[in-house]
Amino acid sequence: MAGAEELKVLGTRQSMFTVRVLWALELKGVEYEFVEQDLVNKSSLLLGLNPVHKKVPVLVHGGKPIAESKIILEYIDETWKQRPLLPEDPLERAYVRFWAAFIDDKLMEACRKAFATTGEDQAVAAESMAEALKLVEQELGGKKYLGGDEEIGYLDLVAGWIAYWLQFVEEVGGFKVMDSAKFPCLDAWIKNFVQIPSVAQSLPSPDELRNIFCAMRMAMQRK
Ligand SMILES: N[C@@H](CCC(=O)N[C@@H](CS)C(=O)NCC(=O)O)C(=O)O
Repeated sequence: MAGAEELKVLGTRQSMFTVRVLWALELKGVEYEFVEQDLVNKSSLLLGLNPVHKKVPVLVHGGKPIAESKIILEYIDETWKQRPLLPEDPLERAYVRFWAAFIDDKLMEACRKAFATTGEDQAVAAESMAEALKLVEQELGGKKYLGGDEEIGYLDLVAGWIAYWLQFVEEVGGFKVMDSAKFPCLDAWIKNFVQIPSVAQSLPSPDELRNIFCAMRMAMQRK
């Protein structure tokens, strides 16, 4: 009975990748132990459980580690069937995975570049981020959530960083792409998403995020 075995999440509460896993477990009503990690001095536990990427989150179920947040979300959805996160239809599942990869790869990469640069380089990265965000806006269209009108799903959890972390990345990075006038559907989605109790309860404080992003930006500028 896989579902009844001991369940741990190694992560940090400031990590957008960790929090999407906590959201999934929360929505499913699955109990777990949170094992906070120090990413500056990585524990031998983390390095042993995720020797390939050495990153959080790692889900440990019955002693077996699973790494990479989107893979963890799928594992959770397949293991605990209540409150499905992915659609049932294979074609719908494929579309949802396509957009999740787009958000984590194309959009997040442009955001990372905008955060790590200044001047002309930052303007170019911000423009490519705006183009990617426009496509997510179109995908969302008039729906309340990326997962549909009724409730949030896998894609909302993957896109969750746009709803909360992005504002602090922009503030500390000195750029602004998310604009309610340009992206009204996303703006409405953000407001709806962060109000959901299982989402709101795992959001880190603004000051924690400001401190982390300031430290990251200073470290980038020293390079
Ligand atoms: N693709 C990974 C990304 C995870 C990731 O970047 N985690 C960060 C924290 S937000 C981390 O562990 N960073 C430590 C490092 O890069 O050394 C996922 O989806 O889980």
